[in-house]
Amino acid sequence: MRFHVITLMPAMFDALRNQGVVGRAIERGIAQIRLWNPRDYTQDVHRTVDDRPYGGGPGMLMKYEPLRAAIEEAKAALPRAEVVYLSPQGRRFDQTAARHMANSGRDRILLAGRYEGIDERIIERYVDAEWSIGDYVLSGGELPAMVLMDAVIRLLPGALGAADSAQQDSFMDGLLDCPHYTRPEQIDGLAVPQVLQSGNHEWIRRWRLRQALQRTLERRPDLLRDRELSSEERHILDEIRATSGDAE
Ligand code: 9D3
Repeated sequence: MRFHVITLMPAMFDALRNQGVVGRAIERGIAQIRLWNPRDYTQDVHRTVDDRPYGGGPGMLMKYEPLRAAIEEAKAALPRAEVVYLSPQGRRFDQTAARHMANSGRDRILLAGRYEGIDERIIERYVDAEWSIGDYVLSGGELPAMVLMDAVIRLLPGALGAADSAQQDSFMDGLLDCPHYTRPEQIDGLAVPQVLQSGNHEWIRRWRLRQALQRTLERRPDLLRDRELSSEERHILDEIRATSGDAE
């Protein structure tokens, strides 16, 4: 799957491209990330990519012409790609959106804005979809573009090692994670729960599920409302609700 990113700050993408799961996926040919800098398509001596907003007000906008030139280059390289604008006005990007993108097989051109935003006519003419990564103010679309690519690329077949892939469609999907422990068995007076050392895989599975459900109920009850529950999960949740007030 190919991602071509329109950005004034290509160096920001070095870490994503060279490290970890995404770096390996690129080495394996599972994903490609290419960058197009609108500054390289300016015509004036100052290589101007921004300008003042019509109507006045604070801040600057990304100019139409250098953006158009960079987008046209990316579209020539990826003629069938969906053009995505990362923007605070977009739909909230979540795991469902990431899964859809990973399964779509479609290449994408990601437009990362700087300054106060871009000339609206770029959106009108080129943009197919607009995504936000959440309700907080960032200084540009580069981190959101990297968040999107990281979430999508790790879902592509072959991107993860065998252990992580096996976890991909876990029965605990859509719940918060259960607690995890590694060696040593005791440290600073803190012990690993006995059940995890019992060797009884059914007890361990049920303990993890109960922990996940308890944490989700306490911290993210919205997730439980959005998710189908099995009869086992409903039973455990009823037990948790019946005992709540005893512990914590
Ligand atoms: C404080 C500036 N805001 C005026 C009301 C507008 C604004 C312009 C540009 C706010 C943020 C940005 C830069 N952000 C993004 O390009 C961005 C973003 C984000 O800030 N939060 C969550 N998702 C995204 S996707 C792109």
